[in-house]
Amino acid sequence: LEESIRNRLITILFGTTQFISGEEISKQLNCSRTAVWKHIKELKKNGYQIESVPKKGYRVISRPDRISEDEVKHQLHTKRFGQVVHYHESVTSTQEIAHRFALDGALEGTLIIADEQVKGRGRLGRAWHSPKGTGIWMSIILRPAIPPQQAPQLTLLAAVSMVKAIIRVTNIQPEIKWPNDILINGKKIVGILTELQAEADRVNSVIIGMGINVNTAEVNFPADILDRATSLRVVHGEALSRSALVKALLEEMEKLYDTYLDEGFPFIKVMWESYAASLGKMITARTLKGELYGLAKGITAEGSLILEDEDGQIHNIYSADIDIPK
Ligand code: BT5
Repeated sequence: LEESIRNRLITILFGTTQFISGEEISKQLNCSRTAVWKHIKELKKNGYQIESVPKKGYRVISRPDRISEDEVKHQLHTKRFGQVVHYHESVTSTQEIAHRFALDGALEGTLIIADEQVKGRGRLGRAWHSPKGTGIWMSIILRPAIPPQQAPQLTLLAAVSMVKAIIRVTNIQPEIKWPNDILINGKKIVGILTELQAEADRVNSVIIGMGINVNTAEVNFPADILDRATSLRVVHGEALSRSALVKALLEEMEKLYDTYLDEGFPFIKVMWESYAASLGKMITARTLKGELYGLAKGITAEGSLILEDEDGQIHNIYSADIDIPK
């Protein structure tokens, strides 16, 4: 309830460039002027610049580029995704927190989001660089009634949603590299990590972690990933609102997810293939069992990668790192 008053307050303040009196606000929100004043104080603490002049009232000067609960939920058009938000300034890893919430019975669509991760993780124990204030580090809890083998499809679903959200916000069309990278100009802009809580034949929850380099400056990437990583700001030329991107992502993802639950994977597969960087190219797939070189032909109805090697033999690849030659 407190949250929704604050969100309505944000809407009122942003609805005008003029001063608006405390009395007017308190009428619109149906609360006391002291309550208004307290909420304003809270917003200021959260980085909003709000001017207050006696007898005139309040006026917003700027809103921060924050991804806190208020910002994410303000004018978010979803039913479940992001309707519960746990925001933290700094965490070890949002995945770690999401696992705990999932075990405790968190609702589907619960979002864990942080301004900084100090132990962000990639696949296979790799690290994910998650510096403060520039990116989006988030995990979302899903509870699909699917067998565990199908969970990788959700990685592909998340990737398609991400591409759609990036197009919506920047007009730039990124490419997907199987299974979990989003690239622009061949450099990684988003990484996706899908983790499961499952029994042998049933999924309890799927936790989808996404790391998005939004406003990172090139100089701020560590030397070892600099040649492989980029940010939306670098390619777009100007800083973007992180919360706008999170909202776009949550909206796109909920839509696709609902269709997925109704109709299954086929239409996601089609969209995924239309955004895929590797298809029709010779690639190297590094799997735990060794390397394979061949033509990336597509993905199966289950979401695994189809590779035809130089002897014409077809391989289904369930998990690997892919190199696409430039
Ligand atoms: C991934 O792993 O790409 C999955 C990354 C998932 C991160 C999100 S952030 C929110 C949630 N909480 C977490 O703790 N994790 C998830 P993988 O395909 O294994 O790629 C990891 C590799 O990408 C590293 O070994 C680096 O080479 C590179 N890398 C690390 N940080 C990067 C960054 N910020 N941008 C681009 N590349 C990066």
